[in-house]
Amino acid sequence: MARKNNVIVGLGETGLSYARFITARGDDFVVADDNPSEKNIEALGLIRPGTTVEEITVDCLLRADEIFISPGVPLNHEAVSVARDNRKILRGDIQLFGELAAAPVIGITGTNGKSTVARFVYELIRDQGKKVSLAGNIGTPCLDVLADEVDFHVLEISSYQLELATEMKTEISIVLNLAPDHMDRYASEQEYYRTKLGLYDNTKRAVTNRSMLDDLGETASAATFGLDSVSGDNNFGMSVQGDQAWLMQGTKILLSTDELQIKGTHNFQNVLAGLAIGWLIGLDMSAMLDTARRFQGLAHRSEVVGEVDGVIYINDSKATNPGALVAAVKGQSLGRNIHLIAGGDSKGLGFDGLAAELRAYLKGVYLIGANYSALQLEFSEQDPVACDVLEQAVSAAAARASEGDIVLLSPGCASHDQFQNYVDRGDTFRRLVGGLKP
Ligand code: UMA
Ligand code: ADP
Repeated sequence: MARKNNVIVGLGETGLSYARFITARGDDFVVADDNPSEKNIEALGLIRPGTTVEEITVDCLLRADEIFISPGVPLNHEAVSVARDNRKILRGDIQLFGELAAAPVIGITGTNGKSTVARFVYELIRDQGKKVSLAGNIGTPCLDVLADEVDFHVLEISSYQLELATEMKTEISIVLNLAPDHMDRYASEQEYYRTKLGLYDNTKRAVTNRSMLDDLGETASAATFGLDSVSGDNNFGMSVQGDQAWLMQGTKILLSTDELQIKGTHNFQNVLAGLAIGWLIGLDMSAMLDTARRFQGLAHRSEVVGEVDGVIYINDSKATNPGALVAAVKGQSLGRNIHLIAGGDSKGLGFDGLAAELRAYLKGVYLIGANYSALQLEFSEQDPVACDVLEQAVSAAAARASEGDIVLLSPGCASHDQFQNYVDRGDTFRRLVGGLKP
C-alpha cells in the first residue's frame, strides 16, 4: 500500500508535536511554513534529521493526503483555502486528541480566564491524588500528552483550535464567557462566538455561565456558575453583603472570598467554574476548598509585582482584549485609584464605551503601542498620557501615583507590536517596577 503523504502546516509548537505524533505512528511527513524559525528547524532536525521546510503553497498542499494544520494558520490562508476547496482532509490536533484519548477530557474555552480555570481544575484533580494532564492553548500541545496514563485530561482550547474540532468529544465542556476578540481572524463577533460555543456540541456534561443562557440554545446544563446565588447543588454562585462576599453551592456557603489568594470578581467566577467542574467529576468538596484557598493564579494575570512608596504595581499583561481589561480594572480596584497602562495591537477590536465603563475607577491612563490613537480618543476625558514605550509609561504612572494607588498594566491588546509575546511584556513591566527607587 502506498504511504500517505502527510503535510504539517506551521512549524511552531503544534507543528513539532505533529512531527512527533506522525513519527511515532511510523509515518512520513513534509513540513510547510511561511516563515519558520531557526530554533524550530533545529528542533525538527532532532525529531527527524535532515527534514527541510517548504513554503505553504497550493502545490504542496494539493499533493497531500492529509494536512495537519497549526492553529495560528488561518483556514482562509490562500493555499489552505484551495486545499479545502479540493476536499483535502484537514486535521487539527484537538479533534485528533478527542478521537484518540483514553481518559476523559475536560475542555475549557471562553474569551477570558481559560488558562486560570484550566490550571485551577488541574490542581483540584492533582491535589486529590489523581493523575491528570494539562495541555492545549495553555502551552503544551495536546498531542504531547496523548500517551500519558491519567485519570483526566484538562485541555485549554482556543477558538482557533475549535475551528477544526467541530466533532470534539468531551466528558465536560465549559465556555467561560464570550466577549469580542480576534476580529482580525473572524468575519463577525457572531462567527467567533459560534466557534467557541461549538465545544458544547459533543459533550456529555455542559457547565454553563448563567449570564450566557441566551447564547446556549439547546445546550442542557449539568452544572452552572454565576455571580448570583441560585438554589440547587449544581448551581455555583456568590452571595454579597456589604464588603463581604461568599462563594456558594446552591444555598450553602462554601468559603469567604477573603480566604482566597486570587482577587477580583473575575477570579471568583474562575474559582466557581472550577468548583463546578470538580463537583461534577466527583471530587471531595472540602479538599477542593483547600486547593482554592492555596491557589495562587498564574503569572501575568492580575499578579502583584511590587510595592514602591505605598503604590501597588500589578502585572495583567495577559489581558489581550478590552473585556479582560475591564474585568481586571474592576476586579483589582477594591476602592483604590487605578493608574492604567494600556495599548498594543488591537487585533481589529474597538474600544467604544471603555472610558465610560471605567471612569469611576481610573485616576490616570498611560497609552503605549500601535493602536494608541484609538485609545487616546476613547479616554480623552481622562487626559491620557501618550507614551512611546512601556518604560515611559511606568515612569509617568509612578510619578503621578500616590500612596494607596494601584498602577495596573492591563493592555487590552495583543503585545506583538512591541514585544515577543505577553510574557515578554509582563517580564519587562516587572523589571521596570524592580528598577523604581523608593
Ligand atoms: N505560520 C505560517 N503561516 C501563517 C501563520 C503562521 O506559516 O499564516 C507559521 C509561523 O511562521 C510559525 C508557526 O506557523 O512558524 C506557528 O504556529 P502557531 O501560530 O499555530 O503556533 P504554535 O507555536 O503551534 O502555538 C499554538 C498556539 N498559538 C496560536 O494559536 C497562535 C499556542 O497558543 C498554543 O499554546 C500552542 O499551539 C499549543 O497548543 C498561544 C496563543 O497565542 C499561547 N493562542 C491564542 C490566544 O491565546 O489568544 C489563540
Ligand atoms: P485566557 O487563557 O482566556 O487568556 P487567562 O486566565 O490567561 O485567560 O486570563 C487572561 C486575562 O483575562 C487576565 O489577565 C484578566 O485580565 C482576564 N480575566 C481572567 N479571568 C476572567 C474572567 N473570568 N472574566 C473576564 N476576564 C477575565
